[in-house]
Amino acid sequence: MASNNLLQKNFINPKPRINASILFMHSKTQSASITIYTWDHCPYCRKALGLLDSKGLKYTQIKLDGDEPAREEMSQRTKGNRKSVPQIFIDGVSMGGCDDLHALDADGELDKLVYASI
Ligand SMILES: N[C@@H](CCC(=O)N[C@@H](CS)C(=O)NCC(=O)O)C(=O)O
Repeated sequence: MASNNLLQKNFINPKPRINASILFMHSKTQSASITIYTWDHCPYCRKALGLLDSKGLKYTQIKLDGDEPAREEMSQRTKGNRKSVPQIFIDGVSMGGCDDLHALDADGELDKLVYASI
């Protein structure tokens, strides 16, 4: 009898502490690295950074201001040797500029590229 009471007291909890909805929660985690080349006073750069920030994405920002050799290096990594900023790379692959990034996001493709579902 005493052991039954012990069981009831300690192991049978009528109010589960874990809410069942937590089990169905969908979490997203960033699985890709993002690099963005920028100039300081560039509205397209701000807009692209704003999109990344609004999605809570982490990125490496390379500020090119006045650094022409670094800009040339960026250009050689792009498709078509683009020199405009921003230029965005996901896992090292050239994604284009600000407009391209927003188009990717609008299509849902950005999420597919940067998030892994867990
Ligand atoms: N459509 C481009 C526009 C980018 C753009 O025009 N950036 C300006 C700076 S705000 C630039 O790089 N201008 C110099 C150049 O095109 O060589 C994008 O969405 O990224």
